Amino acid sequence: MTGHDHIALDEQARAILCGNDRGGYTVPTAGLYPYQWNWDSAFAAWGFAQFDVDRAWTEIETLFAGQWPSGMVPHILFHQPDPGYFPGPDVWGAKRGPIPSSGITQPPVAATFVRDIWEIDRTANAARLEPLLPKLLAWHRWFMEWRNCAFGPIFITHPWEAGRDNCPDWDTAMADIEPVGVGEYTRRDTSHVNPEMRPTKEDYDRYIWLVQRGHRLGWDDEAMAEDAPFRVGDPTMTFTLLRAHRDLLVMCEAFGHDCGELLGWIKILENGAEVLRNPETGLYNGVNITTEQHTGALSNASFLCWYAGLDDARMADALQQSFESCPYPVPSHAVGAADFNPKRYWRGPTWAIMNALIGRGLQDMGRDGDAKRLREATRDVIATHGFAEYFNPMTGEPAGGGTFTWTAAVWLAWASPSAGGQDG
Ligand code: 2M8
Repeated sequence: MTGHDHIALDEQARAILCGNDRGGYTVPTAGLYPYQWNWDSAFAAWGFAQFDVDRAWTEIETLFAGQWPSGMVPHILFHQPDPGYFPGPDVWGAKRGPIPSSGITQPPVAATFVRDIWEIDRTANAARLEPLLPKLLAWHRWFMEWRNCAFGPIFITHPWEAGRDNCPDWDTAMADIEPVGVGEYTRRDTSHVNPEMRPTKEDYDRYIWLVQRGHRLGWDDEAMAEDAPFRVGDPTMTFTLLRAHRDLLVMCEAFGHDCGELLGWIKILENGAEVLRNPETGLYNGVNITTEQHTGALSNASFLCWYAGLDDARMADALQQSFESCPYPVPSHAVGAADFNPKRYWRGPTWAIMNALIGRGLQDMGRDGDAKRLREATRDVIATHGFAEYFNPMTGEPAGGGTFTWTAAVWLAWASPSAGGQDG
């Protein structure tokens, strides 16, 4: 790639972030996702931090303005009504927070990006960071109280919570749900995007059925936990929270806070991560908490182990195989698997955000060659096919929404040759 090419792409990426800015928060893409999503916003902040640190802090502050008294930070904040998205605030019926929202959360990557933003200029940014620390801590505490069990890993209570909505990790638990009485509804996603790239109706019936259950129970954590119909131990949540605990620890130590609680949580999740290991293959999978069965699915989230600070030779071998399996890695589901689908959302496509997290982990753990390979593959797919929501791992074809915030952010902060702290 010539210098000129990547400078033009850097400009495009900045324009996407600014174009998706709705004043204090960024939408993932206009039309398809018209609200503030939790982990999308954290990525947006990482992207903004590359050229406008003040705006990066604001993104995070707006996200935490929606935090519930329980500590939970919702997966969507409905700042302004928009009929273009379903299910909207009325279907969720969640009234526990200061801003209309969904009733579930999303992967806690915020602390990690907050640490990045803070490290860009520690002195100037101390005043923005300090008020965020107790909020981050309260969210992490909520996870340890309501999404962790004696069993070990962090589990999700809705596929949307993991952010990997229709990945095969949830299939057996989803099949156990009988979505009786879900009623008629009109999906909006398939009017924006080719239905072949989106979850099926069978999936959607269950997504909505789970939302209706939460609505009925008033999104009360205790009530929701009783006879929970869907609980799957998830590599995304477990690994991102473990990493986030470590980053929060560094920030809390710098401000002289008592860190005993965080140290304890790190130990719990280091053990919890081991529970994700499939005894037959030695690889990290999801695990159905109800049946204690591993899902057998090797996803891109499995490769977040390094991001969580866990090195692993078997996973390194599996990563090599994944690299060899397609021209545009990392596929969200193993290419050789029977239920691999290169187009359908989280059942095969490659996601730049997951690559960025995997790549950062590899770099941090000294696996420089793999980190470089992945960064270059991600650079290549974005430079050739644009700032799409996700990509076909076999052809690189762009899929889902376009002018996508998190793909632009990942470009600026990590994939571009001019991304901060990289070697070109
Ligand atoms: C996708 O999820 C939303 C529901 O939360 C949807 O399909 O309607 C996922 O890819 C999720 O990870 C992401 O945060 C969201 C917005 O980009 O879209």
